[in-house]
Amino acid sequence: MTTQTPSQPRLKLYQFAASGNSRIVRIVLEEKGLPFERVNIDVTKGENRTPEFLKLNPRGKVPVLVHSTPEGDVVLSESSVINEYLEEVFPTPPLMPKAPAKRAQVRSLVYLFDTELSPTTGLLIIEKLLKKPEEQRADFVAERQKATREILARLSEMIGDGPYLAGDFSLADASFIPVLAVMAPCGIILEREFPKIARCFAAAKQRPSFAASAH
Ligand SMILES: N[C@@H](CCC(=O)N[C@@H](CS)C(=O)NCC(=O)O)C(=O)O
Repeated sequence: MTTQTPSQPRLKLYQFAASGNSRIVRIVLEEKGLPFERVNIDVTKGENRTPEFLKLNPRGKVPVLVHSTPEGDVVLSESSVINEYLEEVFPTPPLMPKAPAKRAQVRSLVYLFDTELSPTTGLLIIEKLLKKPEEQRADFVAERQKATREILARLSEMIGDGPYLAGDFSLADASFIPVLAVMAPCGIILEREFPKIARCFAAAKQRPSFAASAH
């Protein structure tokens, strides 16, 4: 979705199509039916290191969301921070539960993604999906697969009987979906190894936001 009218929210997403962290935000924008303008930042060409982009995010990472409001532009980075902001400003449909304990569960899942799965598995994804087979280091892949499996085992223990990671579809699912979507080519078969996670991911794949957020 790219068209905006004056009555609609003015949201600009600086993103890269192949970036999983950008997709985390695209999923929430799609779930909430929010029109947004995409600004493509090709990180493979260093477009995230230009002075203009570094002004938006000095860490040089996508995604960045700019929300133009009457009070001025709100500029945000970090997918989980952006998603919490979208949830607060555009609360319908809700992607956070109401009960404090369930909200804390969603945040604990997102924290596990941000602090453990994303940094560990990001390097596995780069090695397996972006490098030619002959350039991939077998030892590194095996070590990252092992570390990823340990985190997915903990994720399995943190989730209940579904249908999604924290019961209803939530910001937690948005954070995990892009990585779960590439586990098979990374050599981790969710259905066989982590059936509870596979079940939640299968449900998430049925939602229109899955296909709509792919690029
Ligand atoms: N924790 C950040 C991670 C952002 C991130 O690592 N983005 C990657 C793309 S998926 C990036 O911009 N990489 C470019 C670089 O580090 O030079 C988030 O969730 O938004």
